[in-house]
Amino acid sequence: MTDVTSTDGILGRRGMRTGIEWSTPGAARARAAQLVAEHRARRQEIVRNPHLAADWARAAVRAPHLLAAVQEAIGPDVAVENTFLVVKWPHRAFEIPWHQDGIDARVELDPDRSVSAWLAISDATLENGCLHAVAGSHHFGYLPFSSEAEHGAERGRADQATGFTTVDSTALPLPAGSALLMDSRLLHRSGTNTGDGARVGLNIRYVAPGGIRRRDPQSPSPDPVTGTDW
Ligand SMILES: O=C(O)CCC(=O)C(=O)O
Repeated sequence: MTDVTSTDGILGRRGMRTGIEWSTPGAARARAAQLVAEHRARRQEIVRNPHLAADWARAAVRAPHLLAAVQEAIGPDVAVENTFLVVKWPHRAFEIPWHQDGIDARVELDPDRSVSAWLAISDATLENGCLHAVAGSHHFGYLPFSSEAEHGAERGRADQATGFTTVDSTALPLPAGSALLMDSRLLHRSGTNTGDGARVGLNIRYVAPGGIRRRDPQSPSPDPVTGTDW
């Protein structure tokens, strides 16, 4: 690991790492097309824990370069705490508010023993709703949050972080097949897809042993990827 001090957390001063290849661009785009065809009729926006049900997602969470980057960040023994497939349909309002992946009403993760990944399955662009993140915001620590019901989002699917003032954010367009790793405390959001094609991404929360501080008991058990001590 480079550029990491103990106060910076597992991914360094910016709290994120980009440019990790999880698939070839062509295979990722073909997967996106298949997922769009599968979910188009119901305009489904969120599929929970596809890594437990679909071979492609089971393989994606184990993609070699991605897994190596995760292990570099949190150590050799890795399990998947949860995954979300997010489809943003063109011109359909769907904003995901500022949030931190390591804390919400369902779960709290130890930021030294967890990391979150976002995988571009289709190309993610400024127009179609790529992620925006606040570099270095993991230094804020975990922030208070309000639940989706409280802040009135119809389909927000994230508990909005509160207690911070306006921040400079960075847009993170990613080509299909590329992934981003984020410190569990990193503030990020995404906007509505104003483009003409669907934007498809997979969010993954990875944990090392002992990485889960609190968790809704109804959540499925963490899914071991490497190691035997689970
Ligand atoms: O896919 C998106 O636009 C955002 C997903 C996200 O931030 C999350 O699931 O935590």
